[in-house]
Amino acid sequence: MHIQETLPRYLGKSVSEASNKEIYHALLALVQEAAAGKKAADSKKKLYYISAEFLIGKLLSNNLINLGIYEEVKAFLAHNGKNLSEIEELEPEPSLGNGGLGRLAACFLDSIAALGLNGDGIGLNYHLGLFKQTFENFLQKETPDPWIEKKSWLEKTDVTYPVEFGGFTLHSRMYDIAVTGYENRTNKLHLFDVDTVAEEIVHDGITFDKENIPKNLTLFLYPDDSDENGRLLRIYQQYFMVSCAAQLILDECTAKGCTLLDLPDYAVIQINDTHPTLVIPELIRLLTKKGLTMDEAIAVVSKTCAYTNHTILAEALEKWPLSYLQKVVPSLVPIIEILDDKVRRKFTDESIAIIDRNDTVHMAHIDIHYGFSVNGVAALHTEILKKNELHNFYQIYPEKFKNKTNGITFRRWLLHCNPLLTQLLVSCIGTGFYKEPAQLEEFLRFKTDPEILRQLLEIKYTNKRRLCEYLKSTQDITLDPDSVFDIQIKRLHEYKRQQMNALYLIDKYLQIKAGNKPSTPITAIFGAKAAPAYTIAKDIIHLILCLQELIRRDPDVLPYLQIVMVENYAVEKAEKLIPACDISEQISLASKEASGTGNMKFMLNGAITLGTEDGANVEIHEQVGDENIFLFGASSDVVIRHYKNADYSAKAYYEKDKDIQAAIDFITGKELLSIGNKEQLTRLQNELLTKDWFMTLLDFQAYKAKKEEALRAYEDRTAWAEKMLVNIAHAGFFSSDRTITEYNRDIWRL
Ligand code: CJB
Repeated sequence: MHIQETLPRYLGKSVSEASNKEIYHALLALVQEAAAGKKAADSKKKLYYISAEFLIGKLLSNNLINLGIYEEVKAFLAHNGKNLSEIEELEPEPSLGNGGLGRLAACFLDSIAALGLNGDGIGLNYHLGLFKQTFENFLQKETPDPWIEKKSWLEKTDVTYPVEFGGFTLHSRMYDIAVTGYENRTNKLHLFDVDTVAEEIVHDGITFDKENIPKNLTLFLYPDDSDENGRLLRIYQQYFMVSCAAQLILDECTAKGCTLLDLPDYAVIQINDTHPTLVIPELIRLLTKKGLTMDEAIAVVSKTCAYTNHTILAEALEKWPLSYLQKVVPSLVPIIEILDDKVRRKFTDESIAIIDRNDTVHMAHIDIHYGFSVNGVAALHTEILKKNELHNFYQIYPEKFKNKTNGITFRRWLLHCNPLLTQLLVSCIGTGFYKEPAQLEEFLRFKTDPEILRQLLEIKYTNKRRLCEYLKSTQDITLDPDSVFDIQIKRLHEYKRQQMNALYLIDKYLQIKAGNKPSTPITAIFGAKAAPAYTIAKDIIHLILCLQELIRRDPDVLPYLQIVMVENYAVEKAEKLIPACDISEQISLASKEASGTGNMKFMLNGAITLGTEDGANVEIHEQVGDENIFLFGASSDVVIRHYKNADYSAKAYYEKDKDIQAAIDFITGKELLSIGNKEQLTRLQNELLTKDWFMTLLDFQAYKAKKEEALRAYEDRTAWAEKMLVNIAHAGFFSSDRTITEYNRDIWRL
């Protein structure tokens, strides 16, 4: 492509005369056309990745990289006095995801296309996204996130399907977003919507009439489900998504000559967590309508669907009262009853039933009985599924269980977000790692090269300074780039234990007050959204914001310790935070974080993990060895035993440990109460003392000791740079290209 000629043509004027917004729109159109040109011939068998979330992030730069024109465009713009980064800032980030599960789906789509595989994503087009987070009076406030502009990556299609709910029918509309593969084919992300959705019904933040389905169906991702109407709405959304998916899949397959009985030769469906589970009974329903017998339809669907489990947290494993399904999708109820009946005839074990004795439908159980594959997302997670959570299923279907350790796309999480590090790597080992991430190991040759180590430190420093500038311009916060950047960014959840980090910071604050100053100042950075109805999570945000303010006002402490909570944490923020990180906080209670993927992004960008032996941290440890990671805390075995024996008592830790006492008492001490709210702080303190379901106090001292060790290690800059280098060099395993190659080899067989 000759960008010098093409871009002005799309603009209708010269680049130097155009505004940044006009250039953004021209690039958008140009990329869409270039991407469409790369639509490869369809192979017979195709993957359909159905997911409630796709946390795709901004697309412009990544598409330019994948199409191989990033450098050319950047240089041409610069030549005309324009800056691609400034243009990128104008692009709204699609708000179609929530956390790791959604970001994983996005990385997977990128890798599927990059590897030249025929696979599309299917989800919903949420007009107002998850929600936008602001801080007011040190509290999280939620507002809608209307990310869809008139000109966007969404391409309206004329594909529409009827979806029949109990009592009414809605007609869907399909929108497509092009998924460009790195120097390869273009696939699609199909997002279904309804034309009747009305954003005007939202008022007072994110409140709306939950019963008006034609108007509210695709307003928000994960609408509040703390009441019955909210839960029903979730099922309306789920059924709408999968009914559209099932109709699209059958249409595409029959167009290619599929006779329905041979559906597994044409389609494989990956069910991303349980939100798309209803695709199983829906496909069975559609196939029987088209003439297959019930047994034939069940057999065909069971050979087409595969399920990924992303969590062992009980509250995240979806169960719906049969009565809800009866109301929302009465046509699926008889099918689900047949599926349950068949299981009950074969097995007597009540724990694996689909409909339990309380008439509750267990979604994961449908997936496991009527799918051909079940996978966990990290080695430890899969082992825990087999040994504990899904043990009874594993005994019946050992052949279905597989591990597929998560991965991340290096196009976004290295090439795009850290161009300086990418350049250094290319100068040392060439560009082979672009296509074969395992080649990053060649970087180990430079482990004792003082010049390369110096450059690594310099790049980190530059990235830290850039982050400082960004936070100054966005939140008016001044940070010290010479301090250690210690970062915890992820959804706010008690099991991820942001509260343990906060207790450490209280302890540090008290230490500094007592005259024990750290030799290098510390900057603790958080980014996290809490689910709007998750009270304790919001209390933890309140605590962190109050601590941030307390220290901001305290000239004795501020030179040594600073706390920042980044507002509205999202992919675009992660891309700026991760390259600037020194210490990566991965401190979940062992056994609870299925994998984590932020841990991989940090490692790839030269941050050192401070973490528990949980999820993919275990595999990061295996890659880098004891010397290049800081691990602490109770093992998953110990934790699981505590749960089984119900013998963990937070109170006991509080009573016997002076540091814990001081930190916990501080939450409702006069300093914080002069800033924050008594109600929230007291509730959180109480929770930690009387419940502490995720065992914060159990690991507190081990965490504190290990963090001090990491901070001491940071002082030896050369030794630290070596650790950085080893982490980067061993990150190749965590490329989502490797993960997708395994999915294809063991599950999809495209
Ligand atoms: N995960 O983001 C979510 N949402 C859920 O509802 C359940 C799990 C996360 O999925 C990631 C991708 O597999 C994992 O890395 C992470 O540990 C898990 O919490």
